[in-house]
Amino acid sequence: MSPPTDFQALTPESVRAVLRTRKLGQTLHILEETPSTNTAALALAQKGAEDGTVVVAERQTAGRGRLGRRWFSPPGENLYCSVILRPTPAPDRIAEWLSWAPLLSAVATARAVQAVSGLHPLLKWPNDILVGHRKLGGVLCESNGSHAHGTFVVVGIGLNVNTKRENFPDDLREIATSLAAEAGHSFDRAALLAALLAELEATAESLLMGKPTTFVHVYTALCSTVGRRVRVNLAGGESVEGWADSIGMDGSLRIKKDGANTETMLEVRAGDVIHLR
Ligand code: BT5
Repeated sequence: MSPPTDFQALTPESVRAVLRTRKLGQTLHILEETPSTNTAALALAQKGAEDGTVVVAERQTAGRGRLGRRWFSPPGENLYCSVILRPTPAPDRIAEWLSWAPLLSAVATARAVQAVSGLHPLLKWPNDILVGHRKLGGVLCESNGSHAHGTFVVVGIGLNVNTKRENFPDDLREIATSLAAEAGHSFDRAALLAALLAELEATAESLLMGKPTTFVHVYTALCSTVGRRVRVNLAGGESVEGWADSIGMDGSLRIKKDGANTETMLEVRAGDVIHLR
């Protein structure tokens, strides 16, 4: 697949001209092609890359989602971006930081999209960015198991920017969308990347300074899952149906299972949610 004809390459110069962050993206790697920007960023982080280092690619040959799923990553049209964060919360707040980072990164992505396009994306728990019922983007956070260089997290964000509806593969055409498909015109990826990094930088700061009650409030305000009937496919293969009641203090999705006592909530920490009508 070759880049579109109205293709404008992402360059360090085009991004720097609009980048307003203190840290995120000040070290910026723009790759023509890579299997996965998350894989590239994890390798850089293992070698000691500094907090805020960003890897962007024009194309991914093995872009991935959660649970080994694929991320459709054609050349020159979209954003495939991974940010290395080296959080320094108090030791008793690391678990809280790690559980909220993916959710708040999705909030940051939705805010950046809104700032640049005027669209109002909402979030499907945990970290799908939706316009209407279609998926505009997704977040994949991966962190190091070992702590030889301290804790680091790679926040990987895929955002469909200029892919035309007809150019999505058959299995995604009905469930995916792009900014261009929604707005009817193409978008400048450098401006969108700069907005995304600015929102992520603010998010990284609030993750360190803020409290779970605030995170719940901020996330719930953009979450279209809460208040809906859902089916949740749980990690072990089991699936449950019920009402998505609320977001827990640890970012879990609290479900009132069909037929369960009104007081009993199932707290889901990992799983795939299907919005039911
Ligand atoms: C996600 O996974 O939504 C996280 C995607 C993160 C991708 C970024 S790109 C930069 C960085 N480098 C990487 O290698 N990854 C990150 P998940 O919730 O598992 O959703 C995956 C599912 O979304 C797939 O099974 C498809 O159904 C659908 N999908 C795949 N590509 C898509 C696309 N481009 N747009 C919308 N939906 C897509």
